[in-house]
Amino acid sequence: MIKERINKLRQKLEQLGLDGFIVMSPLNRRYISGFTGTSGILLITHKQNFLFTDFRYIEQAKSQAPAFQVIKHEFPVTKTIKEITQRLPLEFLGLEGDFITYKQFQDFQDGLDNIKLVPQEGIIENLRLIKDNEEIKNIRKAAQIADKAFKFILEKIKPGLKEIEVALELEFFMRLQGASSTSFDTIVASGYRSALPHGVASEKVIEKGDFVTIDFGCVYNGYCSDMTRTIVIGQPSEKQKEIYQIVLEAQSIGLNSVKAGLGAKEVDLQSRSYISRKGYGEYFGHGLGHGLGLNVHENPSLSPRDSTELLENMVVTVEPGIYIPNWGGVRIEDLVVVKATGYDNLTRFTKDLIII
Ligand SMILES: [Mn+2]
Repeated sequence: MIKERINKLRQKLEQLGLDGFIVMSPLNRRYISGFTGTSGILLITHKQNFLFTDFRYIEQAKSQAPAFQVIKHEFPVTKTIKEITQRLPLEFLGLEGDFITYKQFQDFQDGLDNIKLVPQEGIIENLRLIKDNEEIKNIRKAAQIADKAFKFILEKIKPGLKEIEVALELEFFMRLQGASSTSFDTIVASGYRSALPHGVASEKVIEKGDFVTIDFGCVYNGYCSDMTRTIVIGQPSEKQKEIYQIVLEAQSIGLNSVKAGLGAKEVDLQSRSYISRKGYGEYFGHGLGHGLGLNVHENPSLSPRDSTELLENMVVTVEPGIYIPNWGGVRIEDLVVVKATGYDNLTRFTKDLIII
């Protein structure tokens, strides 16, 4: 698994005419090496793999990243990297131009005057687009924990509870089920706040007549999940039923257009044009979905601006919504694996309108 990832990276380096690549972003570092510590730099050349870290992480790095030579670095780290690189045939060194700071780049330039630095963008992120079986297993488990948590929370929610109390119960439950953390700040947006697409749980008290949008996920073994359901407290009004049905249908149209070979923006268009035909296009202002993996937001993005072709074993969310200011809103989100002829839905919870 790690070997395959390193091989793919090497093929890419070959194509780009690079002799090596420096990895500093924590998620990319974990993806390429297996090392989960908070501090470390990878150097991958055509023949060798090095992991530079400090005293705290030497043992952990050796056990988590057996494909790498673990080296305790001096300060500044460029001193150690220079010593190593001087012994290698290494002239052109790629690094993560979309991650490192200007200061870090300057330090590298000053410290590695023997090398030509070549900033790159998205090299490892592109490898991460397609998930392997191990990754899908972890994402599926994270989605299962979220599904269970939602079932649990439905028995707790009642008028009079604050949004943050609901969020906390959800999070506590997921941690008990083996999640290491939430994958983002839990959204519990009730009543007029459900019109806020990212209404992080607040002090607002949940009341009768409210839509409550709950958008949440957890991290399992490093991998994220993400799901959204909108429920209603008390009998829904005609307008609430109408909006819910439109979003539900738009979500189902989006899901049913997911398959390998289709463009990300085509999937978005299918779902979006349905909402527009129903007269609510202006109230659906975000993309239909996003890729997910080690990070909760990854490529591709299911949006009018992303022409990426969907490929088998990409993992994406499908989450249309309608948000009407000062009234409320609905979003429904599932997490799916793209397949040759369709999709495998990792979110199993019912999407029928739940009335509390
Ligand atoms: Mn999402």
